[in-house]
Amino acid sequence: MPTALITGITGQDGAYLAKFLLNQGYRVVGLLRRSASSDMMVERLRWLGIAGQVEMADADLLDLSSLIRVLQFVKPDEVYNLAAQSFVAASWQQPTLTGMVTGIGAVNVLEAIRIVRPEARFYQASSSEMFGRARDAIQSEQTPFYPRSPYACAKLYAHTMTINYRESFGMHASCGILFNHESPLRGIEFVTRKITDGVARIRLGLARELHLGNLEARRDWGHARDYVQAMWTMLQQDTPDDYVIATGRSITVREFCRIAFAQASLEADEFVRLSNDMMRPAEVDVLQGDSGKAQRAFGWQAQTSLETMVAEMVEADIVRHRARMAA
Ligand code: NDP
Ligand code: GDR
Repeated sequence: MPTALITGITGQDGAYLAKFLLNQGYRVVGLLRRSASSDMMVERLRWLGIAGQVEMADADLLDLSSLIRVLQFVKPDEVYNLAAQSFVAASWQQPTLTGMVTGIGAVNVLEAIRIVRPEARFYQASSSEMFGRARDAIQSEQTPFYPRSPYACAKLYAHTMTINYRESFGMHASCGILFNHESPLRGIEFVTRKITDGVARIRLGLARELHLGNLEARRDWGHARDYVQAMWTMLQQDTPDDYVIATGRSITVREFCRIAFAQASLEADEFVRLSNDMMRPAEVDVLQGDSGKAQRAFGWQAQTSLETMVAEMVEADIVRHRARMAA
């Protein structure tokens, strides 16, 4: 039975990846950083019904020795580095922490693997945010990077260090340059989940309006369930490499609102209000990915349409709020 170690297992992607790997017959170990509310942290694994099937190991990405100990103990065949301070907006408030966790943290994982378990295969969660003010209308592995936030700068450092470890030490290290991907398990601070949660509240009479920032930003939104499969498939390739993972379709936040409100038979324009508080010091205006390389190399293609995903998210948020109201 192969063993996978997932950093960031308590996040959206960690939960979906754990479920996917368990279904593939893996032993799955997740990294858990100590917290006074550790019990709450496995909520997403519980939602997917897999909390009891995942082993947990205590470590923090900022503490190299804790990572070394976990690798010695777990002896993973594959390591997925999904842990990060992943909220772009917060990265201007906490630029140093973001640099430490999202940038240096990835190098700590690479170092621990190099020292303890160099034969393990490594996945780095790189991001389309690295394209930033993109030089190409549609971004591929050839598009130059132009990061626009402390988060994107940190991710770019982790990305290039992963490539450097691959070239310097011959490690099987790959980067997935993933475009935005969402689900009912998306953090509530990200715009898609904020919108579907807002739709649910308004539908159930718990709120009257929804405050958002830049409605004209365009993103290429896919479903996290499809994207974690791409992570695993990358590590099954004989040769490590970097791949863009995206749907190829890009819409505005405004259009996303229209689709989500329509799911609940509501008109977005009646409820959405603009708030300057949500505007960012520097914005990424448009992202649209070309995942042709992944399709040619291992046949990956997004399976879930945006409309199906939005319907799933709105429905899940309505069910959540109904359950709270009944409690
Ligand atoms: P989440 O924000 O949902 O999860 C982040 C995870 O990182 C959590 O498990 C969190 O743990 C963990 N973490 C944060 N700091 C530390 C630390 N110091 N030590 C150990 N663990 C830590 O992110 P997603 O699941 O959405 O994304 C997964 C990865 O993919 C991230 O690296 C993100 O930047 C990247 N990415 C995401 C995309 C997306 O659209 N979702 C697109 C491209 C890249 P805790 O629960 O303790 O806070
Ligand atoms: P992003 O996701 O920054 O693309 O990073 P987010 O959902 O936060 O923002 C997307 C776009 O929506 C605009 N926006 C708002 N955003 C939020 N959060 N809240 C609002 O009220 C709001 N109104 C408008 C933003 O300005 C932005 O243009 C996500 C994260 O998962 C990263 O970790 C990941 O690397 C990238 O996706 C790819």
